[in-house]
Amino acid sequence: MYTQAMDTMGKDAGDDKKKAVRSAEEMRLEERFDAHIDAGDFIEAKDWMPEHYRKTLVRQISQHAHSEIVGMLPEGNWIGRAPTLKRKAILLAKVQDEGGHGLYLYAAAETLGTSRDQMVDALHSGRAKYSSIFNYPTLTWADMGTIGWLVDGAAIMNQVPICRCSYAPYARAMIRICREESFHQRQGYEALLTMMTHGTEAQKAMVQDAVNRWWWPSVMMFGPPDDQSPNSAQSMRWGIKRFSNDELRQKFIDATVEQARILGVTLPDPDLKWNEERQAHDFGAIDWSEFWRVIGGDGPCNRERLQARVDAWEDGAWVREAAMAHANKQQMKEAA
Ligand code: BYC
Repeated sequence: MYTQAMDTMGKDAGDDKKKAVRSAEEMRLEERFDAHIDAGDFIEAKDWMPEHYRKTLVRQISQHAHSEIVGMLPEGNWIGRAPTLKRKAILLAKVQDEGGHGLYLYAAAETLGTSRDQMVDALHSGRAKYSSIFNYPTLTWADMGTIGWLVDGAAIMNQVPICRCSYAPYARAMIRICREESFHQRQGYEALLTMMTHGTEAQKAMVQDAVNRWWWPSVMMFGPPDDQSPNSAQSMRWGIKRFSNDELRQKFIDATVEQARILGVTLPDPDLKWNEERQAHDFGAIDWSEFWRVIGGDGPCNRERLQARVDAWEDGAWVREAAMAHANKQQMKEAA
């Protein structure tokens, strides 16, 4: 599972040959595209773009969409067990927002000429990735607050710069997504703060345990270190990524340390300390073997998450068929 990139990212046979016989017209288009990128202009769906730029965007945006949809599962697991009506309403709204984010992102990827069916099939067949973070289990109610605080916190750090991504439909989708994500982060932090300030000793211990389990997977969300990130250099050149994986990881850690102090929890890293010279926190070694194992399909919940998506797709077939039948009927009525 997930050991390959999406088909749409596959290197087309004869790519190199095609490059060699690029026409003068193509070269002119590419020069104009590069000039737009260098000037910081946005690229729209109708504009000419190099095939590799298109494929990189389809890969990233569709994986991002899959992450939102799969990301609904660990939290959905707690909707029926929320401790109060208020917390249940908040969690329901958050999970619903994530469904919406998935839809904006699938729509943004569709503008690049790939169909929703192709993307869903890549997810269900295990060819497409989704964020490593959603392959961990949600064991207690404190996991809901911790996902909001750390996972959505990491997501915002990564996603705010994508609001300035060179591909305009993706950038536009991200503006709304980031506004909603910032509420997701705040509701998580507030839920944890309530438990830490008014909770019992057992509830406080539950928060600390959740933070201990989610810290390292959240730090890994930013992707492999820069020197092991095959896509970063080109994506940064094209203005798809504005900061490197390591830069964003550092920003996230620096922002989170103070929030942890206010919350009254410790972060499970004995090497975490302020470095005056770097004006940033030093942190301990990340277990990259765990990251590669999880994105390779062998995390604690990979199989369960994928099966849940496939089952939902199959169980929902009758809804899609009924919606199509209704749309056809409406069309026929209008035509008549
Ligand atoms: N998990 O060259 P690299 C959310 C893959 S949703 C899995 O650095 P890139 C939320 C990477 O795809 C959060 N795979 O890649 C939702 C590549 O493999 P392929 C999702 C990962 O693309 C619900 C390989 O490793 N956010 O926040 O330059 C509830 C090498 O990596 C991961 C987004 O999708 C990972 N963590 O950079 C709550 C944001 N990291 O594709 C919250 C948009 C790396 O070559 N995406 N890989 O086979 C991005 O910003 C970038 O795609 C990444 C990776 C920073 C994730």
